[in-house]
Amino acid sequence: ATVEMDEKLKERIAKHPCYSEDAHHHYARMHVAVAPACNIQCNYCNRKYDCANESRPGVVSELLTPEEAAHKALVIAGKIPQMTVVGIAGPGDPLANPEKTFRTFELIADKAPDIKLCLSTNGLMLTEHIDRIKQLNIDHVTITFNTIDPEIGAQIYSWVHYKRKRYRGIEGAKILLEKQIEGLQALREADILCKVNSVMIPGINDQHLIEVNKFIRENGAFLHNIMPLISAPEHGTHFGLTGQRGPTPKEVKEVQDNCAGNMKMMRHCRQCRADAVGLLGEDRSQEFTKDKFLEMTPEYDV
Ligand code: CLF
Ligand code: SF4
Repeated sequence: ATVEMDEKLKERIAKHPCYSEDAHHHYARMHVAVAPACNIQCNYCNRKYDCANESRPGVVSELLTPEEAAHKALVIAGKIPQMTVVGIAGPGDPLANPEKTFRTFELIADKAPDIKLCLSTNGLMLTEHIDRIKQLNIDHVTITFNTIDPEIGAQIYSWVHYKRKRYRGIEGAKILLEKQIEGLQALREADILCKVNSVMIPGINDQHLIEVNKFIRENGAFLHNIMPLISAPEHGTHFGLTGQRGPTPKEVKEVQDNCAGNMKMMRHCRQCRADAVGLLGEDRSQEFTKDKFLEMTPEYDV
């Protein structure tokens, strides 16, 4: 039975370039940027740019409506045969924009049911939307866990907006953490593959990420992606302005290695833009800007 399970699992990740290191040489993903709002404030985030939890700070993606996004996805799926996954990862938090996010997925699933749907979130609203996620067969969900300690959380998040109230400091960090843990468990119960992203911030959560790794592994996460903080004063982030540096590649590798005995670590992440197109190492987003893709006819065969 175990072998059969493994085979099934292999099949589920075989064409996802982020979940399978092998797949990333052969299969492409695209992001559609339909989700501008966010419900928390990470200190490393400047809202002028893409969400830094699953994309690239300092980049401004072109915002689309769900209809435009679906059109774009179908155009690109027709033009790039290796395209297997459509993800929503910003420019804000997809689940702070649930109508836009789910409408986009619905439109794509309706016309191209073989495209895998992928979602990345800070986790605050995950349990609220778990039924919709199951219904749409979204098999890949990323949660960003930067810490499992609210005191560290208070240094990373300046506020959390939950049920019409804004919570600051440790109070906000506690709510976010509780919701993230519930979300992780809900994914496990629903048998949805969960990747965890952690932004590594030297001096704040770098050594602590080993505990984060242990915790998420025990709670059923499939893959852990430890990414370096990209911090530059010109991004105007709080961390950038206070001189917080990002880790060196060597420091990232060390923490990844310290976690690696325990579970699968993602080491091929490219910190994509919220409108990325192509193989992980290439960026074809400029071939498919709005002025261009709106002129193209979807060639996708249903
Ligand atoms: Fe996109 Fe993320 Fe899905 Fe991949 S990206 S939503 S899981 S389809 Fe991939 Fe890009 Fe790294 Fe993300 S390389 S930033 S891990
Ligand atoms: Fe910025 Fe993403 Fe954090 Fe929201 S979750 S504040 S968009 S980095």
